[in-house]
Amino acid sequence: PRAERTFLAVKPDGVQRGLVGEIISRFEKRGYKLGSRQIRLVVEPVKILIFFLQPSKDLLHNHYAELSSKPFFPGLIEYMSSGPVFAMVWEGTDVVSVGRKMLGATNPRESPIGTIRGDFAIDVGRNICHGSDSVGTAEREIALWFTPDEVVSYGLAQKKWIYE
Ligand code: DAT
Ligand code: MG
Repeated sequence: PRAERTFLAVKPDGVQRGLVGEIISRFEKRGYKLGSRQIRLVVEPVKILIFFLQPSKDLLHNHYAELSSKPFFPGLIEYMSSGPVFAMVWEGTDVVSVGRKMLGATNPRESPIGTIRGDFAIDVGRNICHGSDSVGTAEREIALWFTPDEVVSYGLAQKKWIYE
């Protein structure tokens, strides 16, 4: 088991559908620690201030660089830049792989009931949330979406009740 970090984002459809709280809540209840604050690039009207940004197409091209040759890439960039996303860093033991399991499969219709995508989404192009797929990818994505001072370091009071 490794203490590590992952990058999670509630995509524009998840934000519009009011699923930000639900997704944060699942990671909180699992025992993971939220490690980011984010107050840049807030869209108007400003309702939620923290963690909230409308990503530029440049940022998204970089974020999804490995998919740039896929036929769905232009649609993916349009969708991801169509509204604000809720970007987060989460920390804890094996949070990258466990986080992927909590999200479910890329295609929501193949995603088990009980996962975030399996419970709340239908189409692959509207799968409501992003989670890094490896520790290396996570560090790359965190560095892409956040400056170092936007990632907060603090101790979780309940840690000894979650970890042995
Ligand atoms: P994941 O988001 O599960 O890591 P990915 O990195 O392979 O999946 O792809 C990134 C996003 O691109 C995915 O969340 C939704 C979109 N996508 C992937 N495959 C697709 C497809 N076959 N058709 C349409 N969109 C797709
Ligand atoms: Mg991916």
